[in-house]
Amino acid sequence: MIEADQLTQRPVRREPRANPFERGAELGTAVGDLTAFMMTYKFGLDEVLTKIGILREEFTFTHDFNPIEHVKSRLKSPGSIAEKVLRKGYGPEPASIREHLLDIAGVRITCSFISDVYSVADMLTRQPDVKVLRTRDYIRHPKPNGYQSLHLILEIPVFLSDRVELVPVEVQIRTAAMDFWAGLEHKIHYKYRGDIPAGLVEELHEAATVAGNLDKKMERLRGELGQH
Ligand code: 0O2
Repeated sequence: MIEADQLTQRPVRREPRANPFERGAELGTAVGDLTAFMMTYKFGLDEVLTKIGILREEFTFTHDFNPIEHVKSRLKSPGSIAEKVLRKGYGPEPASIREHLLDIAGVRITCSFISDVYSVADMLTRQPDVKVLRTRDYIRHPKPNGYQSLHLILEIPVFLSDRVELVPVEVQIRTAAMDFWAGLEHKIHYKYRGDIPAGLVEELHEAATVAGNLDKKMERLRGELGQH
């Protein structure tokens, strides 16, 4: 379409606008692809949550204590997936995201005691349909900032109508004290956009040591109860 420029009265060439129905169809396809992509992660998450729920209930019925205090889960948002893909320099195509981002589905389990963290990890990883893709033990080897948690990447089969998908799910297991610390550190990290003042880094490290000592003391005191 050619129109006259209002100031110069010279003809202006404009590209024809995309047909709104075509743009709608393209958007519909993109949304459909994203939904299908996220769906299997949601099902993987559901499978792991069912396993954790069963363990939790079993303990409620048959024991006088429960190693699982709290369970939280989340699917990474498309925005966070894009941010991590860019930050890590991975290809943006779905196959690359599937291969490299193993924490799209994530569960966080909070326990009262360190020994419970390892018991819960054992109960999950010895199930025959669970494959352990990766273990990062930040409790035995805390991060330099003091972060402690046990991270497992579990691969779970999801039975769909026409195929079986093997879905990675990240399971973070830690004590309440480690979780308290990580929650605050995350907020501080976010506030300072990763550039935390040196004094605060030191204080956070000290707080992590205090939390670690509390965990050790609680574990010793628990020995008095003979709950293992
Ligand atoms: P969000 O919002 O929690 O999902 P990878 O590419 O997976 O090998 P990554 O992501 O560094 O590399 O793996 P790692 O070390 O196992 O950590 C993954 C997750 O652990 C993070 O997810 C955090 O949830 C948590 N985490 C790791 N280090 C720290 C830390 O120092 N402080 C706190 N508060 N949490 C930590 P995301 O993707 O960063 O974010």
